This record gives sequence, C-alpha cells and structure tokens, in this order.
Amino acid sequence: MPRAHERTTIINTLPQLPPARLHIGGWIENSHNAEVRDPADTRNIVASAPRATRAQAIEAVQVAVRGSLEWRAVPAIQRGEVIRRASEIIAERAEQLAVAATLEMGKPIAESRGEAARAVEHARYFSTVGREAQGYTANLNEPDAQAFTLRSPIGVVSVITPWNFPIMIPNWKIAPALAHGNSVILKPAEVSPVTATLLVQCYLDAGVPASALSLLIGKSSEIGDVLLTAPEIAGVTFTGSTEVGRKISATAVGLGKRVQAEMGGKNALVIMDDANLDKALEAVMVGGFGTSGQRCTSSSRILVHEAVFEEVQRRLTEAVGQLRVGHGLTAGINAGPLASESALEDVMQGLERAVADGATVVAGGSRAEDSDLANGWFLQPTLLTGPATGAAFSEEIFGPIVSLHSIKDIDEAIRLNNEVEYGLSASIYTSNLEAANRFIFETDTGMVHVNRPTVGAEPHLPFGGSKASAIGPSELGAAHQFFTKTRSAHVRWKF
Ligand code: UN1
Repeated sequence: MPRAHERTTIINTLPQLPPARLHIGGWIENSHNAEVRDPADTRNIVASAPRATRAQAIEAVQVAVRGSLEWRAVPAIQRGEVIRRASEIIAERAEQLAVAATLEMGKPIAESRGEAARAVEHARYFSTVGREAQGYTANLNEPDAQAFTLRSPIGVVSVITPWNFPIMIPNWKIAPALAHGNSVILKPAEVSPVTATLLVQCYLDAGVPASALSLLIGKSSEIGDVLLTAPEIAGVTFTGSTEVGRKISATAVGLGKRVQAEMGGKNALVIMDDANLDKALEAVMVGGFGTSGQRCTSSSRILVHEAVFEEVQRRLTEAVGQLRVGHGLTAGINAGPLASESALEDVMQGLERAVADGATVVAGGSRAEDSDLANGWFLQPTLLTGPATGAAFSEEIFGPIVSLHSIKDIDEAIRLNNEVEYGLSASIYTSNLEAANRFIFETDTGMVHVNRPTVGAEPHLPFGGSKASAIGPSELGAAHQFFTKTRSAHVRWKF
C-alpha cells in the first residue's frame, strides 16, 4: 500500500464549475465578487460567487411570503410529485453535484457521489409524506360533533447549512420543508455556493414555484440577521457548530420563532474485548477519518477495552498510515484536505490543546509533508492516545483526529460516553447482549448504534442529538415536528 507521505500528483486540469447565483423569485445576475478556491490547492480558483446584500435578503423574505401562500395551496400529494421529480433530477445530475462538492470543500469524489446518492434517497422519502396519516380523530363531549388533528405548514423557513455535506444537508432540510408546504430561503455555507446553486436548480426544474425557494449566497454578517429576525420568518433550521446554533436560537426563539439546530458532537465508539475487531476497526476508519473527520457524527473518541487496547492501537496506527491524502478528484485518494484555512487553523489549535492536556500523537499530527499538497489545507490523519480528560476527550475537533482511551468495563464505557457536554451519536462493538443493551439504555445520545459506525443517517428515522448537540426537534424521520404545526379541528354538524 502507498503511504501517506508518498507523492500524490495534483491533477492539472480541473473541471470548470458554473458560477454560483442568487435566486430571489428568479435567478439574479449580481456582480461576482467572491472567489471560490480549491481547498486542495488554493492556487486554483474553481468558481465565483455573488454576495447578497441586506436589501436582497429583505426582498427574498417578501418573495418567500408570496411563495408560502402559492405553494401551500398545492395539494400535498402533488407537492410530493414535485419532490419526487426533484429526486430524479438530482440523480441525473449527481456527477455534476459531486464534482462541485469536491472542488468546493475537498472531500474525495467517491464520498461526494455517496452524498448525492443519499440526497436522492432522502428526497424520495419526503416525496411520500403527503400520503401519510396526518393525525388522529377524537370525541367531543357533545352530540353530533367530532374532533381531529391536522398538520399545517409553518410558513417561511430560513435554512442555514454547513459545507461538510453541501448536497445532502441542504437537501434534507429543503425536501421536507417543501413537502410539508412551506417556502424556503436557503443560505448555504460560503465555502460551497456552487453546489447549492446546482441543488436549488434541481428543485426549480422539478416544478417548485420560483417564489417558494430562494437562494441567498453571502456573508452572515450582511444577511444573517434578516434570516433570523424578519417578522415573516416562522422558523429557522440550522446545522453547524454549537456556538453558532445557540446564538441563532437565542435570537430567533427570543422573537417567537421555531428553531431546529443540529450542532456539534464528540461521539464515542466503544470496542469491547469480545468485539469483532475487523469490523470495529473498519468503523473507526470510516467514522473517524471519513470526510477528514468533518462530520458532526464522526467517531472522535474510541473507548477501547484494556484487553485489546494494544492490538487496536497497533492496527489503527498501520491503517492510518495507509490512508492516501490528496486532491479529492485524484483516483485512489481517501483523505482530502480540510475545507478552509480557518477550518485547518481551528483543528491545529485543537490538536495543540489536546497534546498540552496530555495526549500522545501516535500517527500523523502535522500538515502534509508532500510538496504537492503544500498549497492545500491538508492535515495528516492523526491518531492520539491519552487520558480520558482534556481536549482530545471532550472537545469537538472538526478534523481527521481520533483519540484512543483505555477502559476497564462497560460501566466505564457508559460513564465516559455520558461525561462530555455533547450527545449526538454513540456506538458499541460487542457480542455481549447485556453490554449492548445497557449501552443502548444507559447512554444519553440522540442516536446509538450496536456493531455499526457512529455515522450515517436514515431518511425515515429521527436524526438528532441531546445536550449540546441539538436544539428543537430532530431531522429526517422526525422532520414533520419542525416543519408542520399540529392543529386541532372541532366540528359540529347539527346546529
Ligand atoms: C452522516 O453521518 O453521514 O453535519 C451524516 C453532519 C451531520 C450529518 C452527518 N449533520 O455531519
């Protein structure tokens, strides 16, 4: 196997991406004053992007108010047909979306293709929600009368999304928002404006009215405030850091809006002494180093039973050394760069804090040495060992850094799992029924896995966390809780 420090050739000719654009009732030709740079080689300008002004954000809100009325009048089952058509268009354009995602945020193309495929699956799932039972009937304490519950759209929704899944996360918020009859204003991360433009185009081409889906690309400092505070906005759904999510929530909830914030994680993967080690180590590689660790569901803390600790450390050190770091469009690469300079800086600082707190670097730990990678935001995949305290154990470090901590038994695994402020996902690898069940029932994360990686998201199951990982209702299978208002109807038919 080639090793991480071997030369990797950066591809010479990159595909040209279309420009990012704003959509406010129609596509807008703003001047393009932001450059989108390839995080794997910042000498490459891969696209250009507009910057929406505050006035345009205000206009988008007015358009979305009209869009909300127009779109909610379309019967839910017909709205579902439009979403189904969007899923087909996303499937047709999957390669274009995947290339854009890789060029903008750096993940290996195979991962971007996987993300596009999951977006298709998620949209397909939401295309059917209009056919689901919406509520229940109930008696009233009077003759000739009956009550029932129904779900209504909430109205205009601000959708604020990150760069780590630039196709899948905007999609998994847009699809249910629209399926349930709301209008959407999407503000994607500044890192990935072209991917967002292409995704919005899929929904418009599928038949979503122009007024029901707006796209605002720009700086939070310029337009963010409008998306959180305009009186016409009913709800804000956000994915990103806990720090930003809490600020958004404080502002928007304070103004009486609904907030759904899916935030940080410090997810533990437990390996017991009776685990299938091959499978457990595969899960660490996928969950810890996939997307260069830039997932809120990443397995960043591996709690390893002391009886297998040495073997796990040895085998993981070897596997980490075999990861091929490079440009996401180069064949055979399985570790891309971090998405931006600030992302790399944050991760390097987290690593320094981890080491200062007593962690030992057993693999990686520095920027990529290969001269071809010197112009990108690369960090060697890094493995740490150390005490179950300090930054490596408790801080979300959003990069390819995984730390190993030794545990004695299931009690300690559960205690350490629950000790951190986050509560998104957790996993245990074991063949012991009691250990598995205790882990399920005694841990406090929103999602818990047995003999499965910590990552992943099924369209029909709730996706969400507890504690510092989430505010408001979960996503995906629980999306209706955020995107609809449950109302009760009280009907008398003799009067
Ligand atoms: C996954 O684990 O595949 O931002 C999905 C994130 C999550 C999505 C993770 N909201 O990483």
